[in-house]
Amino acid sequence: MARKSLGRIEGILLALFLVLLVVVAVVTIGGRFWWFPPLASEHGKAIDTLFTVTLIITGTVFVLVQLFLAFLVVRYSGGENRRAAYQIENRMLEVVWTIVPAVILTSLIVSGGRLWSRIQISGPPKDAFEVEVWGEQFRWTFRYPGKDGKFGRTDPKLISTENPLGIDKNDPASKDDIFFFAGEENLHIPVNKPVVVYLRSKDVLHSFYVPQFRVKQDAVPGMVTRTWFVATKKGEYEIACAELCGLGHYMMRGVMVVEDEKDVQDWLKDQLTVADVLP
Ligand SMILES: [Cu+2]
Repeated sequence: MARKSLGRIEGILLALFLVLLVVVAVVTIGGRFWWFPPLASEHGKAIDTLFTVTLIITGTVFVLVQLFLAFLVVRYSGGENRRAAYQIENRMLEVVWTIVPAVILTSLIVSGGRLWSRIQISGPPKDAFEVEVWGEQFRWTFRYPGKDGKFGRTDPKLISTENPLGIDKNDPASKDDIFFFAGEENLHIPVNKPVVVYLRSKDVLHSFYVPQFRVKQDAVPGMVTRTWFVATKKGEYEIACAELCGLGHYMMRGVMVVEDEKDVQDWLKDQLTVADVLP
């Protein structure tokens, strides 16, 4: 008699826990206490929509499965005269629970892939504003191509304290390049204009992340990766590193200033070039 009631109590406790889990999940996530910061870019809306649709589908499945489990542990909790039953096979059930998730997940992957290719593979327009962002443990360095619109050659062998990016100052394209560390200056970019960010890393994986733009892209040592966006609201935005890159990861931050293109050009005119700092 004692064992029977114990199985029942365990079942009820587990069911209560599951119901509580569902309530906490729905209230905190559904109530958007931790949600994205307000949007400030053109592509962001499509990304948010994809995220929300994915969350609603997976969230609904989560809620239904947990509540069903809670029902089962109470309804079929152990008892003295109760024997476990099992089914060897239920083809209909297996077909349904294979096909339904396959269809849902495939359509999510296809719509995500199409969005990704629309943004990344089709790429930015030719006249986009270009800037390079370099990651290293533990700071960002920014480089602008200068008036000629061309980034000068770089070589890891040329890297030194004065020349942190290893810029070849003998390359004519380098002379007007502008570079500085995050913290020395802020990254200035134009509003309502496509901006391409070329990402490079000097050591480990880093990830360039501006939450308001829904932009996140890895910087990979040995290659140049690219992301692009159109900022739609002027202001100051925090650049974070979204890849745990070592002990000082937390302090890898920068500030991005979005302003009118004319203000960006005026600001660029005031900056020192490679010809000034690497004589
Ligand atoms: Cu980092």
